[in-house]
Amino acid sequence: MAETQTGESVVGLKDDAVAALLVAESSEQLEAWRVEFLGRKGRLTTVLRGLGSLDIEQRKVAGAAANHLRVELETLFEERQQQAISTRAPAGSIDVTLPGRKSSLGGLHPSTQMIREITQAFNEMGFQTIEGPEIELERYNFDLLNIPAGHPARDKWDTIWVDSESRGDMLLRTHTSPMQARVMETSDPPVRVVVPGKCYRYESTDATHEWHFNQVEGLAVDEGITFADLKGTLYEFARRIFGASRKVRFRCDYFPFVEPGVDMSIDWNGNWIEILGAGMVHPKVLEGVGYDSSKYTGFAFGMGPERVSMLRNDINDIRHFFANDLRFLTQF
Ligand code: FA5
Repeated sequence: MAETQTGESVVGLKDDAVAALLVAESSEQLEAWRVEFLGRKGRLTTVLRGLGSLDIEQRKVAGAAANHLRVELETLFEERQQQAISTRAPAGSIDVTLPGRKSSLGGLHPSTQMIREITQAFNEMGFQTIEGPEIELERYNFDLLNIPAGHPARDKWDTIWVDSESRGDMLLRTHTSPMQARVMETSDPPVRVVVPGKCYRYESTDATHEWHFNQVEGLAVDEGITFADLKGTLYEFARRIFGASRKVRFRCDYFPFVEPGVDMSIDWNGNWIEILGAGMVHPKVLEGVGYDSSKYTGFAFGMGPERVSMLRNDINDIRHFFANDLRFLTQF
């Protein structure tokens, strides 16, 4: 094989150049390769310069081989350069000198956290957690709760109706109370359940009202259940969530599906904030689902977990819960 005065063969040079090019990745390494093999003082140029000392026949052969190698190496170099650019991240997009950062993990929504805490408190008192449909029938949301069409109490729950072509009696539930009837329809006493879930009302919002919010319903039905059981259970709930020293107030309230009815408020810096409505299940509701109201009695309650969370965490506006602002959400 043609060998120049420098003693370097064109074939040996090619092998070295190709092997070195394959491991060159960064732009600095590629440039160093170019200088070493194709540069003005590079190895190939040196070979070409050395051709002058050969005799004419040798010069012809070695010159052709060296020129051929130059073209070959230039092509390989360009290809390798393109390859490196396409696999490399855009300039400036990654600073490899930066220290690693922890990837941020998602978390449970504050409402979900509160719902879990509330349902757990009741689970420990023997209540089972179940869930129900958010799109509800008028029959369960109103009729079976002793709120027939035309009853003024319907005005209390401004309803978002579902525009259905097949039937006009579907709505977004205004409270979780429809699950009272659904549970009793499908199971015999004793019943002890809590039902968390979303509710919707067609009403304007303010610091303590959202148009969609959560409730946790509670229902206990058995022989011999009294109002004392209702109060004892709710006091115990308040003790677990707010601590023993927090002031609690019961007042008379009206809900067509309980008799008597109450609401429960919690002290918040000298103000009373209502967190739930409750009462003894109305005999008409028990009869409506086929229970014998002379044998069974029960109590029910419905509370707003966002309100409970506001009281617990000193949150001054319920609208923060659904504004999707991470500055708020990540504080929990
Ligand atoms: C009811 O919804 C009844 N179903 C509660 C009930 C159940 C009474 C069982 C008797 C027996 P009320 O509309 O007051 O009642 O709502 C109950 C709780 O839900 C309120 O105390 C409050 O904590 C929460 N709540 C009601 N409306 C809103 C609202 N717009 N935004 C946020 N929370 C609300």
